[in-house]
Amino acid sequence: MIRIIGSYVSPYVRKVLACLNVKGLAYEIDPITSFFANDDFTRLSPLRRIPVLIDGDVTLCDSSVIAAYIDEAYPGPALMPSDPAGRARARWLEEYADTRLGDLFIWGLFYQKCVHHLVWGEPGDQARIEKTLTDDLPDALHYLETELPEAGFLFGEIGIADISLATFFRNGVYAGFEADPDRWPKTAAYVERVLAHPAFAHLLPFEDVQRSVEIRRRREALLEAGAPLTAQTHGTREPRRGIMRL
Ligand SMILES: N[C@@H](CCC(=O)N[C@@H](CS)C(=O)NCC(=O)O)C(=O)O
Repeated sequence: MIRIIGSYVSPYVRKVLACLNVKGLAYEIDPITSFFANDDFTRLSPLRRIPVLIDGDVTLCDSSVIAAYIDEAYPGPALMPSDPAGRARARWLEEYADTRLGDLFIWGLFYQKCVHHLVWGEPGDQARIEKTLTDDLPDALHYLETELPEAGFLFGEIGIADISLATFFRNGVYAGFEADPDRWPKTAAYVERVLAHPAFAHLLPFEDVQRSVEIRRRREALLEAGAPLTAQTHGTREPRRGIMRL
């Protein structure tokens, strides 16, 4: 059984779970955030980041590495296009999403508005939020508007590029941001389409529990909602700072 370590509300975890769902693969999940993870988690994830995948003897970090492994190791619908140019473009859009959209949606908005004060009891960086909303996110959305299709997905069926891009917009909503359909009509419609796909829609009830139930009751509430939780957790009660940025 494949095991995933990482919270349902992390965009990078959601990306991996959507890939597993597209492939029709069963998994178990330990839905923790990296700030509340124990020492053994550091052994599995040297950068102390989520997601982590464990599949028998294989332990992997980084959503892109994990998604590529899932695609190559298992049958089912391909996550990557088949031609070299399409594959290269899909990889670029995945990288753009992970790096740039990650920086804007997660570190510029979601972390500042939703996570920072919950974990550390300190206010988020208001100037950073404003710059993200006024300058940086509009620039990114102008770019996406030139890249995204009017209808359907980027390369036929839903794939890694669609999944990698759309996942960040759900955290955008959690932080109070949605792409304005008057300014970015293609992007707004595309994101709605991708997030409505069953691979994402199936995860929403678990995200709702993860966001609304206090940490002490969360595992129990997720089990009640039908989440396929692992028997063991790498979670702890005391938060600790990340080793990369925080
Ligand atoms: N490039 C990584 C990024 C993963 C990442 O930044 N995850 C966040 C959660 S959304 C995390 O664990 N942050 C903790 C930290 O950076 O200390 C991936 O694609 O998996």
